[in-house]
Amino acid sequence: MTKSRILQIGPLGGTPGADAHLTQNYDILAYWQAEDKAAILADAKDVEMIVTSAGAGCTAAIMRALPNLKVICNWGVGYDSIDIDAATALNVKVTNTPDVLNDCVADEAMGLMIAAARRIAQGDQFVRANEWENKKDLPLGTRVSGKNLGIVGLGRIGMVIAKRASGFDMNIQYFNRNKRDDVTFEKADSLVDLAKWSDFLMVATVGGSQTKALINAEVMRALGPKGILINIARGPVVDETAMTQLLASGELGGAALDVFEHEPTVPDALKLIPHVVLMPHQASATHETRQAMFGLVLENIQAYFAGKPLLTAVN
Ligand code: 8YV
Repeated sequence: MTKSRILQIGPLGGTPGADAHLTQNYDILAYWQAEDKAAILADAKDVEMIVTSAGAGCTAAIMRALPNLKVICNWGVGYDSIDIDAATALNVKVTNTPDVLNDCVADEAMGLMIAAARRIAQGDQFVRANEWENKKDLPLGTRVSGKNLGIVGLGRIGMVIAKRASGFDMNIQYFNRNKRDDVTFEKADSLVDLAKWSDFLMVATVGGSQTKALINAEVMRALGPKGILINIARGPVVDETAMTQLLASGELGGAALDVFEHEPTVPDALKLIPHVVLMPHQASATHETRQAMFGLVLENIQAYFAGKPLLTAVN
């Protein structure tokens, strides 16, 4: 049986074995490995499917180069790196990997919050550097239990974070474009109001142009010198330059970040601030979740080639 052809934009290295599996079962045109991009696109004129990742994305130019393109299967829940308007205009369906990563992303979000508040990363460095043995003191941390948690973007992941935080007796408010009717948490009137009320501000919104620099200097000033910002969404949602300055000046209390504006580059100024926790975009990075994400990509691929409805189309 001839293998179905797929243009793959970037490697799915975040799931061990994923690329090998695709190559075994499909005729993969590896865009990222091709030296001559124009030639690989010319060769892909008959291709109906693109597979990509949230990191690699897909431009409108690539979509337009494939006249038979019908579907883009994205490894990742966030599809801000895919030109979704262009896809929709070209009648191309885009699928993502929702829900399967909610638990692990929420777990890491809680871990980051606690790590920043209780200086866990800092304490680890402190012990390794023999500062404990040398009778130095790690500065006191901040209590988490019972505090106010503001969630920016109470969506699928935000809801799981809220569930976890309820177990820590935290009070929860949120800010969304629209009020949710299925929750009893209060919706703040504005982001600044939410930040003022919050001890911890958790960013769990979608990325993309509509949320760019949503967390600006005014919001971070409202969170204040005792407040801690956690970002597990997308780097550009936070004004990184403003955040770095406010952290350095003490106008913002702390931050725990899984995502950055120009990944994998992290500003040196941020690396120098000891009470900031930095993670290299790992919120979904567990064996279980990464396999489940790839499983959902495969189910969408198989459904398309079997003429069945896509499982998780976003447009
Ligand atoms: C991945 C993510 O780590 O699902 C997403 O949108 O950001 C993460 O699960 C990311 O896709 C890695 O490129």
